[in-house]
Amino acid sequence: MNSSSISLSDNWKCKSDYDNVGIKERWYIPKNYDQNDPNLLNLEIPMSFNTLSRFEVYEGIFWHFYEFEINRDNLDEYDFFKLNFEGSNYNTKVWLNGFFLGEHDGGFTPFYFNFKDHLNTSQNFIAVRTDNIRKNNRIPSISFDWFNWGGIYRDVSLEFVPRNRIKDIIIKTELESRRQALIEITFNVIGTLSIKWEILNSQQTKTLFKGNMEEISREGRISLTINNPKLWSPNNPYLYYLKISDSTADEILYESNFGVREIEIKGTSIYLNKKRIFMKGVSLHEELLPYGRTIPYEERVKDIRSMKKMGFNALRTAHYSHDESLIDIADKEGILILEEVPVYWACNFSGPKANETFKTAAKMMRNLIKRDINHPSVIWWSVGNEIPIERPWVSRFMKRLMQWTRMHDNTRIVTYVSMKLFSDLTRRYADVATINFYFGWYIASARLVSLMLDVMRTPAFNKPWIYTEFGAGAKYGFHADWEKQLKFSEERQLHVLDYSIRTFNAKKYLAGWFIWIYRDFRSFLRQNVHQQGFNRKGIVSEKNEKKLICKRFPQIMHEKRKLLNTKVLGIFLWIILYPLAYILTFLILDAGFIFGDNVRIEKMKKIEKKRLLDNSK
Ligand code: GCB
Repeated sequence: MNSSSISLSDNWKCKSDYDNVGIKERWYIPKNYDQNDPNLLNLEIPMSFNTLSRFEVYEGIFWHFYEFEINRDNLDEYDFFKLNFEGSNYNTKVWLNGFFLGEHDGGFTPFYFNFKDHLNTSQNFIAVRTDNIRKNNRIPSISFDWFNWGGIYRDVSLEFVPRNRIKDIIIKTELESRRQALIEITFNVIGTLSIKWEILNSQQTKTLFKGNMEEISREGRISLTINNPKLWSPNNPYLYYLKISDSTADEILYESNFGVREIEIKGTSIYLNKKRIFMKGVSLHEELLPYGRTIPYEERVKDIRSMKKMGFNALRTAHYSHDESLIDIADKEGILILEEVPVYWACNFSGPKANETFKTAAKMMRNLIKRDINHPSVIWWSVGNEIPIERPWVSRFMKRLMQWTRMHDNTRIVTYVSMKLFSDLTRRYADVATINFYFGWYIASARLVSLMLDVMRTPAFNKPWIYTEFGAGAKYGFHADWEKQLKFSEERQLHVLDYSIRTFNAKKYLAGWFIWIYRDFRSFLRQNVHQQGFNRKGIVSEKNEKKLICKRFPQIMHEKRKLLNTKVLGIFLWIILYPLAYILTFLILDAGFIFGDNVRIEKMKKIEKKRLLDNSK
């Protein structure tokens, strides 16, 4: 008997709960549920509720109801049942047949509820209450530069868990050399099983290795050495296929593709399969209109193919994990993935509740690692982005989170993304040093990039550096004379990106760069005449129209500028600038991050609401 699952997708009924009365009125009790309630909407799940008219800017409580029948009378043969959610934003409370199964905090990672009783062989009723209200103690907290899509926006399924099974399968690969790979597969055994396993070629037409394990319990381990392995890389994303079966019942217990590849750091370089790799990357938010976050598989394939065609070899799934289907596509198409949890800007890092924030962040990281540990494309875990890192308690928080992450996976790069030019000393504890800074857009000119990199590098000299964000806004179709460098013109964006990329390509200690961002995305914070509710730094518009800069790909990927050697000057400038930068950021620059900006968000939301209303007239 194998674990099997049913997808719960069609025929959900939903309604909003503006006044938060649902719990008090016990909407989760089957007898209180009225199918004919005129306020109920018929919906398919997954879905971002902000894609519905009247809910475009809604941030609040939303209920989802689902009735289903189970046509099996052998329910007590299963160990227990699992209600799986791949992603739902932000707090999710769940009831089955009126019984509270539990709640989950966090908008981007999978979670589940185990239960043994309460499932009927006949009629069942699930009630799910989601709430995506911005709050101080959430991750992210109140202020963030993306759209707060709400609801159950990834798949939901019901899983029947058998008594004898395997779980927590981890596939690790390591290279002795490019001609010899070690593969170690570990898993936990629940109950007692006799197992047979097979590794096949990528088309699954030829068995390459196989073995048996009689009567095993508790732990399983398969170790083998492959000579002349086909290595996974962006240029050749070769996938092997692993199948583990119960040999007595001849049932598949686990099957998955996996890649043989190794990621290492030596000095200022990153190596993939013993060869130095330079990442030419781009970031992406999980958003495509009109789908919100629930992007169809084919659209995700199109995105990745388009990125690859432009010459990118890496993608940062900012600022949170995207649906696992994207990671599957990355494995198959060949693009390196940098994953992150949304510890972003002003989270609750201090005070009595800080430990709670840490626990939530740690859980997000653990769930993400658990989901993606066997994906060869994923090479990095970032524990946060642009936090006020100079503050000792924030620095401690991030160091602890990095340690926790390494404890769960010591085969990938662990880091966080910093926006601090001179005042971040915590970088020394990360595997790779990072910088987000928009020379030529928010401040100064792209011409400063080279020197500034030499300055900021001083306290983390022996690390690889990655320029994790740079960019410029451009409204698709808005052109202006090249010389004028007008803000939001496609020409201005072209200039900033072109100049920066050619500089980065020439910097020896850089291990890569990431353009912010692939596609324009919605954000309340962006309301000027060119933005109209969108962050416009995309190299393609929200409708996937290519902006001028796209004409420079892929040629620009190999172009380098001639640079002056400013290494010694850089060190000297850092020594002078550090104390000043530290005081300045501590006292002034971080103020917005520390105190949050509730008022600003509310104001921006009103502007967005009014604009949407005017547009619909
Ligand atoms: C950043 C943030 C990113 C913003 C971006 C911007 O540094 O990491 O979330 O969207 O800047 O456009 O300003």
